[in-house]
Amino acid sequence: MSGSDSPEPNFPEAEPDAVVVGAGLAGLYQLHRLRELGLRVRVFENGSDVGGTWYWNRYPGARCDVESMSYSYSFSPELEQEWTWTEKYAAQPEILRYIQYVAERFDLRRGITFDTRVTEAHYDENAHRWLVRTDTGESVSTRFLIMATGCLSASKPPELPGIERFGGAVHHTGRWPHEGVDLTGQRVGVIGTGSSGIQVIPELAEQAAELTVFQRTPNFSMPAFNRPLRETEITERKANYRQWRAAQRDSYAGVPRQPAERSAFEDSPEQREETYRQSWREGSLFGIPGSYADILVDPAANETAAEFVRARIRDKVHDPEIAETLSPRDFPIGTKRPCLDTGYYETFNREHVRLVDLRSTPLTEIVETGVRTSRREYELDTLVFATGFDAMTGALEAVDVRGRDGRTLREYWSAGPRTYLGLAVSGFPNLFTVTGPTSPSVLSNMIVSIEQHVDWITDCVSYLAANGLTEVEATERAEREWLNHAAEAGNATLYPTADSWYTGANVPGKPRVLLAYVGGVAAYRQWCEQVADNGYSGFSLR
Ligand code: N01
Repeated sequence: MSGSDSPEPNFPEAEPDAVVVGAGLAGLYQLHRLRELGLRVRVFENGSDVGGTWYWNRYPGARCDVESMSYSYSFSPELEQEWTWTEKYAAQPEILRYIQYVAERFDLRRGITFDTRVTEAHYDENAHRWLVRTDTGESVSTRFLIMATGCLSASKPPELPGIERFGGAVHHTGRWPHEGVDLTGQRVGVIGTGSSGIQVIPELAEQAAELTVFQRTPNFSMPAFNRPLRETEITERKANYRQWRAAQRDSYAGVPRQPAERSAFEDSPEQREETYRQSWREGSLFGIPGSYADILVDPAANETAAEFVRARIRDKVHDPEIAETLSPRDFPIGTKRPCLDTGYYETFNREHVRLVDLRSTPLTEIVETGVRTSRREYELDTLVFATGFDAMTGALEAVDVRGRDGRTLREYWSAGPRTYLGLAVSGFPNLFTVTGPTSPSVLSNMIVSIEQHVDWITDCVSYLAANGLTEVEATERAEREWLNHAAEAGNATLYPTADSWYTGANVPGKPRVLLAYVGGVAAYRQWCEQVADNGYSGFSLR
């Protein structure tokens, strides 16, 4: 490992100490931290600029579902004071501007090679280094390989017959054209009603002459009650940011919130209704599912919350049949990522918006002029796919990663991802995964989890250097024990019962495994800290 005052030369380094894949929120912070250690770092980014998720997801209505003053880096108190968010929930352009500001502020672009996809990473056991190759033909040898590839970055194509025949325009929300799309006067079809669909649909309805929403599974959505931030709340948060950040780290989901302790059945139906009403008014992802302690573990308790939300859908949607079609009935609330919306259900009261229930009239094929279901054909000028992602593992497995004995990550994960703490993989020395599978990641405020992982990885790299070591590798045993613990924790909840991207069920053929750790960020952080304090227990250090 080399240390110097000027950590990165101005020419591309072929033998850096670390390669970071991805320049989103995770990759940027990782670059910053490793530079502080004096390491020479190369970052490869497929996009033309920083931002990751927020670089690609530019569809109209794209907005974060965690409040802006919580969904921001905590590592720099100066940054916290300099940056002022304008809305309760920031929209994509504002978040992207923030990330660009961070890249400028900490001089990060200099370390990043843009428009470059990492295609392979093979471990050389003799040299104890990773050989990394890119789609631009570059080869780089590095000691540490850090995958900051994002949890929701590999778009999932809809597996629909005839898709290539469609004669109109096709857009995926996760790859929305940078120049925008003018849909004025068009007949637009949307497939997908997850968070992306629920955000984009009201916006498309504003532009399109006719909007047809093809829904396979309805989702639970809560109103965001988004609004401009008040001067006083900004001032107050800025004055207390340090305490707020500590509370974030000490919380279950990276958002400070008093955990519910009561069962839903300790309250009378009237009290419950009032509790749910209060939670609803919060305009937060965590409100309704967090109303009682047993909502995510007891189906009967869950049903009381689910029915409250269905009743709100009936309040909003004028046509009772459409309201029923929009009402989820086949999974517990909270076990698929709930959505936050602005005017989603109300959109279905508009004359030019039509809902097609693919459960009762399945989509049979895409034809040149539009979409055909078992009942009829819908003529369309533009098709929008809001069909989601090959979450958690898709971006990692997209790279040909080979560890010891040439074993590929894809083979090793063929029955589901195997990791220790979601941070490291046995047989793949010096490889780290930021917010990898079986860490809290997507069940938490992502930035809180990103910072925790990056700090942990940085400390580990620093520990190796301080102790004259070159290799760190999770043991198979520690990995197995961690996975058993994560599965046990997951099985005590209702999460595994839902067909969702949390369980890999949205991608045909993907092993069904709960991909995130349900133990919460505070407990998980303690676990990771203990591992480090014990000299990296569960890891072999050489
Ligand atoms: O993806 P999804 P997303 N035929 O997988 C449907 C984060 N996020 O991009 O449920 C027909 O949730 C699919 O139907 P079904 C957030 O964590 C956050 O919306 O499989 N339909 C489903 O309706 C979120 O959870 C924000 O039956 C098909 C939809 O497509 C995650 O990203 C904003 C189909 C996919 O929903 C993913 O959200 C956006 C097919 N062949 C995203 N294939 C915020 O911060 C798929 N579908 C607010």
